[in-house]
Amino acid sequence: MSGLFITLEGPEGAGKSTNRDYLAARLREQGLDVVLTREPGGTPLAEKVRELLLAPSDEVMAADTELLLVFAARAQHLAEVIRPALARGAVVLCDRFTDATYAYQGGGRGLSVERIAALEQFVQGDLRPDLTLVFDLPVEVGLARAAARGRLDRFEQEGQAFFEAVRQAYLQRAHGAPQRYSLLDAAQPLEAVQRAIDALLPAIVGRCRG
Ligand code: Z5A
Repeated sequence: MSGLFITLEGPEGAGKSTNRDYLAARLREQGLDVVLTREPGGTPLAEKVRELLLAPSDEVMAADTELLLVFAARAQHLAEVIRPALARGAVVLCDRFTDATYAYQGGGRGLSVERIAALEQFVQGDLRPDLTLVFDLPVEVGLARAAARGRLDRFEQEGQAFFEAVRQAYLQRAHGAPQRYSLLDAAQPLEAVQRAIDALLPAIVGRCRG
């Protein structure tokens, strides 16, 4: 038996966590076994790596260090949570995954796609998400939502150009493989975003039962 691996992606404040919980509730109503998780993180060890990645620090983290930490956390998360859940037939809803690495370390930090792809293959083998929801919105809207929450993490302290590059990297990936990605307009009111998610439900449930 193998489950369904769904990831939620997009810039800060796009509504990934809010809509991950919404989608989980809709899928559970259908009687499906749903595992909610996030990256970086998802296990005690990976959450410690998350703290290292997000904590503002006077020491500038080298881009390669950031990349390796992201994949180190991912290796643990895959081993402890994602692969076992998929093996028992669950739906895994993961708030960010490797598309975030292509967007932040690739688009934002300027690391090469080839280097990221090599680590992706090393850590994940052939495992890729079955479906990725990309919540897209203008950078300034997302940053305003993030700022409203208070203290900014290490990524949120980056400037507009960094986040524009992140957004463009997500859009490029979504347009490059429309069979795997669903692009959602996250600048709409939450109810409208959730109606768009509702429209995807029959296909998702069908894939779980198929
Ligand atoms: N990172 C990386 O660099 N490389 C990697 O490989 C991975 C991650 C996996 C942590 O991620 C950081 O890790 C991230 C990239 C890096 N950078 N940052 N920053 P995170 O997912 O934990 O952090 P985040 O993107 O900042 O999460 P977030 O700000 O919580 O965003 P969100 O989950 O997309 O949004 P939300 O919490 O659901 O909603 C934010 C607020 O907006 C909240 O008050 C909602 O009620 C509100 N909201 C949501 N939707 C709407 C709509 N439609 N209208 C109005 N208001 C809304």
